[in-house]
Amino acid sequence: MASTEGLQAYEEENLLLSLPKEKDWIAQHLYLFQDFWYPSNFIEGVINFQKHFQAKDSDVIVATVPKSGTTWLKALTFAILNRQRFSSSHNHPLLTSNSHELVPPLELIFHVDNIQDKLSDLSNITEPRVFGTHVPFPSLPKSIKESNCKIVYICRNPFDTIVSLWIFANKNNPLNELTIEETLEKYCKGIVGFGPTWEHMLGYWKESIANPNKVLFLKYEELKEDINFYVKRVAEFLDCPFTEEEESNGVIENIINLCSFEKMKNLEVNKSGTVGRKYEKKYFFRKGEVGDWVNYFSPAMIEKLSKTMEEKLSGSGLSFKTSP
Ligand code: PAP
Repeated sequence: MASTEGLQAYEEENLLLSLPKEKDWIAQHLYLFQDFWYPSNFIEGVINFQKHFQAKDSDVIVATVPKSGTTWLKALTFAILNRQRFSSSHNHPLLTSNSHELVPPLELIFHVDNIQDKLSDLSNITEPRVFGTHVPFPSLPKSIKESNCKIVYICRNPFDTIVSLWIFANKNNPLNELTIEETLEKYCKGIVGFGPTWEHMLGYWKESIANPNKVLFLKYEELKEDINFYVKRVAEFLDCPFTEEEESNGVIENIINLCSFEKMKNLEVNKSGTVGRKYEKKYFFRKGEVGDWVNYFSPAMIEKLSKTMEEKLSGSGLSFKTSP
């Protein structure tokens, strides 16, 4: 009789074989699973995460659209939640670890053979545990939806997201043959890692409206415009608002500076090495600006994306700033 692990591997392989598949420009392939496209290097982790993760009420999940501010929001959330444990700015973990290491993505955590060992490791993490994910809301494990854990979500205007994604893909895969126009075509059809991005954003958007204590919906552009306000907002949402004393002692400014683009980009820890075995840390820090897309988009591309956004987002109340 097959072992449990063997049976599981067999079932997963058969599931993968049955899923629609497309070529991807970062991972080898994208698989269509539960209406979203998952990179081949994540799909097994996504399935395991969905099946096995047990959320605790105190957990915080940083959920994001790829290339929309994940690295930044993970750093901010970690720093906000742990400000009493690591009050000194000289020995803060963010100075010696990349934020993806401190707030690991659940779909990578679960990309393992021995799930039981992983589950016991996870149950021993100091609370509140903070995890990342790119998994869309409808596909999150039941325990996340049903527990009291909180979700902080960020997305970004699709113009800048596409540019960031395309450049990241070129750097990580010099053999990438897709032009930015072709990348845009695929993006508009929804064929992009963890896409369709519209559905990703709308899933969390609707949940944040229906359940504002569960999901905090943020946009990259808004954080760039008024980071002080949003650091306070995240802290309030996570039930750990800043005290007046903290405010007057400059705790908020310290967190903002520690997590700023310039500070993080210039740390030794973020200049070399990889995260998730595959992605160079330095490529997570490029320009960190709103509106860089104007240097890459032709008039035809602007028209294509504007029309698609109008079609997909109209009536939802969700819109984006595309310039600083
Ligand atoms: P991921 O989803 O693969 O983890 P993510 O961090 O969401 O990537 O996106 C990277 C973008 O965030 C880059 O944008 P750009 O290509 O337009 O420059 C990166 O520069 C930007 N970024 C990274 N860290 C910060 C930060 N601390 N503050 C502001 N933007 C940042």
